Amino acid sequence: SLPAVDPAVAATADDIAEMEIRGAATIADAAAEALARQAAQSDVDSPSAFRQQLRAAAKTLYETRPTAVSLPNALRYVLRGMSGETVSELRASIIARAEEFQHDLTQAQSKLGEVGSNRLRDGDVVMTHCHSTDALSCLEAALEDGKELEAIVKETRPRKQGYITAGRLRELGVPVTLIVDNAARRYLDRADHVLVGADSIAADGSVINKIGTSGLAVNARERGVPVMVAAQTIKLHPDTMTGHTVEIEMRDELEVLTDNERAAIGDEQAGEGLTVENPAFDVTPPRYVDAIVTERGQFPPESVVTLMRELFGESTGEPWEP
Ligand code: RUB
Repeated sequence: SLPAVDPAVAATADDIAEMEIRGAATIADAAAEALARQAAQSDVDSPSAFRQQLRAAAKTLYETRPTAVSLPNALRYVLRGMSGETVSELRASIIARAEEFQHDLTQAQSKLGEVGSNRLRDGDVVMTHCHSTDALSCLEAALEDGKELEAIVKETRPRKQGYITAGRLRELGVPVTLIVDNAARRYLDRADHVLVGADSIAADGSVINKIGTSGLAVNARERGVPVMVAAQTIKLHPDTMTGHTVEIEMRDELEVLTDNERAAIGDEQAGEGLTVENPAFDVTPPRYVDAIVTERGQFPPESVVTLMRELFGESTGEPWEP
């Protein structure tokens, strides 16, 4: 059995599960931070107990949400940097590796932003879905280059992360038109780009992102609006190279239908004949994606597997396995 994890790690895990901490890059950053915290706080005296405790912490963080591969990629990256003979050496190696990870994450996001901004022209109107820090990085870089942009922001039911995007874009001085998800196709007439983030990218170039992304991409193709996916390479899902599929998280039905709303439609209790399903993500096939923008440049979705092989090689298995 694995030793108990630090309360701060358990708190981070709860925050991820409850979406107080959300979005693939932010989750990865918090997970690395939590492992550093575990290392710093650990009071075990044997190197093997220390290693076990770090693995237990990684497992606790891993079991929160299944879809964003940035989480296991972050855990694996930090744990693989664990080295040394003594507890204090092991501790120092984890803390340094987590810091390096967090630093690289920030760097990758700003580099990716510069690449993505090259696709945007002065005066462009960009339609967004959900809230993605990678996608926003592209808009920020374009604004820094002096381009003027407008945004059409989809609300993004059920959790309305579009509000976060709208708020951030207003801070940046971008005029925002907020629409309900159902209005997206109508407003594609006015959009020059669809810009979204990703939770995972599969080896065939499929993009796994917030539920509704695939419908948006199909509509955008039909309207001739290019779809750009902003995803740093930590979003590449190495297990998909060996045939695994990406698990789509199913969330609580209360996010969709409150108890009062359920009662109002005459169904007193869950499980009484009315089923609510709440998938958090969907899969957009590569043919509906024009470009995947990473810190290594932009890629057509079909060629992303080359990058995946180069960066992840043989890394499969659970993140805490050596
Ligand atoms: C968030 C979501 C975002 C990606 C990318 O879903 O789908 O588009 O995670 O975000 P949720 P980022 O709100 O359910 O976590 O670019 O910040 O990594």
